[in-house]
Amino acid sequence: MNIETIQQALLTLPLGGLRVFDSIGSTNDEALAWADAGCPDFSLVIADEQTMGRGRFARKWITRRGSSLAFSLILKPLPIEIRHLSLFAPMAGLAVWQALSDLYQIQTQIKWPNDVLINRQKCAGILVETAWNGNDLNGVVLGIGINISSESIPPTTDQLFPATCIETALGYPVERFELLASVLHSIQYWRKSLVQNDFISAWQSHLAFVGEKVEIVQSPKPPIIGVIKEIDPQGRLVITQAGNSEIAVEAGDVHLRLANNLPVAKEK
Ligand code: BT5
Repeated sequence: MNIETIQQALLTLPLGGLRVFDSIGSTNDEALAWADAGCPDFSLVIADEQTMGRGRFARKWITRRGSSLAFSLILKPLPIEIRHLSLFAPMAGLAVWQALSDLYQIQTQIKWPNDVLINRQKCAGILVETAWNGNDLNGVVLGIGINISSESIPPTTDQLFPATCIETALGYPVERFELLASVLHSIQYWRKSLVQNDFISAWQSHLAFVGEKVEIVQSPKPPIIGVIKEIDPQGRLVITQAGNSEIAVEAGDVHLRLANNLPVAKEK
């Protein structure tokens, strides 16, 4: 990966710092260590290949050389932002949705809480992690993986949910660092409206599977089965259960799957 090319693409962004790797275990691990060591706000770690890329619940995220965007942005939240940490993952999802819409006019949906889908197939995954020092927050790491070319799509045996990539959807090659710059600009934008109504309404209007039956798995608690209604003002997913009762579910240690369309691979 050529650092000058990346710097050139990100020229208009107020990056606190930049670390570029041809190959790394996980950009999130590097970013968490950098946050602990005291990096500035809006510092970026990016790698061409990840050998130990991580998803949520210690699942693996596959990043093959030259095929994807895999990066981790470190934010040092202001006190007011710390109260809304649960919105950082959807903020990253909104930023990916916005960038894909602005650059390529692709319609994407956000699978609550934060996967980005094209035609009900996953093209991007987000892993938000925090670096704490006692009660002090050293930083929030937004880890984002976006599948660009068809080589980025993992084998079906490694897909918990059907996967796709940007170039398959578009039918032409894209300049991945232009997309990176656009996602980072969108993060700047949505960060400013983290607590405002247009954040929730944009999220709501691009929410996947509204009106469809889903299962929210929140082990060790029993799963919740019901129909997706909406996102509430606190960013919780409102599910209508049997008997028309409603329940609001917090993002966190939960994941969502379609109740009538179980994952293609067995969960690990
Ligand atoms: C995610 O987890 O989707 C979060 C992925 C975050 C990746 C970024 S890349 C930069 C940064 N550094 C890291 O180490 N991670 C972040 P989850 O919702 O748990 O989905 C994981 C599941 O997605 C896996 O179990 C696979 O089934 C599937 N998967 C793995 N690689 C994939 C890919 N490239 N495209 C689509 N699905 C994939």
